[in-house]
Amino acid sequence: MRVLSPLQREQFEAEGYVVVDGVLDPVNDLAPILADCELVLDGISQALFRASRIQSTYDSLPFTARLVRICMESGLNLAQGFDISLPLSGVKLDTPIHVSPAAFRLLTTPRLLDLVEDLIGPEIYSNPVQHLRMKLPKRAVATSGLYSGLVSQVPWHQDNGVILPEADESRILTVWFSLTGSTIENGCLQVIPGSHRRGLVAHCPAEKGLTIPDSLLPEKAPVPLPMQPGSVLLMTSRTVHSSLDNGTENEVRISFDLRYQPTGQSTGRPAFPGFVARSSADPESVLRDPAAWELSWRNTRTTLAHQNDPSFNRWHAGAAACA
Ligand SMILES: O=C(O)CCC(=O)C(=O)O
Ligand SMILES: [Fe+2]
Repeated sequence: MRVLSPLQREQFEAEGYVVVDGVLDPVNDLAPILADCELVLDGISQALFRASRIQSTYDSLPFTARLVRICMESGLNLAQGFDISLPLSGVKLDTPIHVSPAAFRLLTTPRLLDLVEDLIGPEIYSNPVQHLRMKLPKRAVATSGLYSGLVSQVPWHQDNGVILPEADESRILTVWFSLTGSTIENGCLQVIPGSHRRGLVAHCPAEKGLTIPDSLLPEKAPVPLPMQPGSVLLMTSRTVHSSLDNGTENEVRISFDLRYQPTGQSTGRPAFPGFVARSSADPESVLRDPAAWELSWRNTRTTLAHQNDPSFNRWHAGAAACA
């Protein structure tokens, strides 16, 4: 099915990204996730209150102000409770994950898959690199724990750089959208147009995770991408991008970033579960049951809790590019 206009397709191919407006419906697609997040926060606040980490559950505050307040008072970033994916290390039997039926419906919503199909074809696999990010105001990010890209500014990288080399030839498409709207003030994404055409460049382990060293950044100026709720950003896995700081007082930039690829290609995170989201060749293979999806992540969590951390990284601090 053709969903992108010829101009949008041309931009995706020439610049490595395109923003498509009006793809998702704020009421039907996005509001159920926000309702889920309220429940997650209820659970977190009650647990922290019982543990005397906060003085109140702050039920009467609006969601974002409540989250900021609870993060600041508890000194915790709390992001993992809202995220879909497990963390890359230190998985425990009770590591929280957010694998609700509403999240599954959003991952498989036909309007999103139509868009994906237009770029990668009708055999669509949901890659397990999928996040719900609660990007907090900078003032509210606890610095005592480890850096977390779920709540903070994200440094320059290519998504290809943060998966294993076995997926270098997979056609993985990044699909990013915000539930709340993203702005320059609250930390929208920025991309370097055309950067995907140079191929994969070296990434170096740094305080904020894997990042492209300044010397290897393309000279072309970055383009910030403020987006409305319902708009969707599509990026290639080689497009160089980062996100800005959230400099607001109380806004949380809530966003999803998902990945889809042709079925049968490597995902680059073999320890995590994916699923067939659409198929015309083998409709029986499509996963339609949210409970089965939830179980796939829960089983993965159990497996990982009992073993050493799998490796998800190919880059080493000592490499010449990182000196
Ligand atoms: O949402 C962010 O701040 C960063 C997201 C990102 O790097 C991605 O979607 O690939
Ligand atoms: Fe990324």
